[in-house]
Amino acid sequence: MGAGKTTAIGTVSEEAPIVTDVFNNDSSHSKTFTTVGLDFGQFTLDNGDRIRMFGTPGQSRFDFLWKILAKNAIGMVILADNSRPDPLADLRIYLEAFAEDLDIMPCTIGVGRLAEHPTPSLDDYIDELARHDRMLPVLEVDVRERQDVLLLIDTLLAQLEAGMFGD
Ligand SMILES: Nc1nc2c(ncn2[C@@H]2O[C@H](COP(=O)(O)OP(=O)(O)OP(=O)(O)O)[C@@H](O)[C@H]2O)c(=O)[nH]1
Ligand SMILES: [Mg+2]
Repeated sequence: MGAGKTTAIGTVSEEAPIVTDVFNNDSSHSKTFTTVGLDFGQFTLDNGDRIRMFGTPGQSRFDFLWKILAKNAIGMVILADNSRPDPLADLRIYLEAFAEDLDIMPCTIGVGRLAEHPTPSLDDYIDELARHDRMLPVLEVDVRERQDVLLLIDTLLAQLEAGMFGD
């Protein structure tokens, strides 16, 4: 929760993104608004293909939506917030919840707020992934920066183009 999913989609969406944020009354997190439905945004690649981005609500009480979204996705980005008490434990939740999906679709891990919170390091993330038998790209990102968000999507597309996942 609060890693920056809504922000990331808004940063690259060509049209005003559809957001379903409401006033946050989850006292475990100090943010003002939180997503209770889906985020949606889209943009067009140079070749004309359209990328549609769907953001999940971060709070685990909405985990029934995670499966629905993953079902028809061509790829997944997991955004980690390095200012959280135990970001690797957060990552584990998603690696386990999406284990079946991760077998059949590309995934990239974006790590935010790393500059202010250098621990765990990107290598620590890679080690954690290895413990789950996953070898995935791990990138430092600031979701407010368009180039960073585009790089996350590029790495998904590169995995698809490399034929790492059959279709
Ligand atoms: N200072 C700082 N702020 C950041 C950074 N990355 C994201 N943010 C801010 O963190 C907030 C993230 O909020 P959202 O985009 O609503 O996060 P979310 O993942 O959609 O949250 P939920 O829907 O509640 O799960 C925004 O205000 C961003 O501007 C960063 O690297 N540094
Ligand atoms: Mg959100």
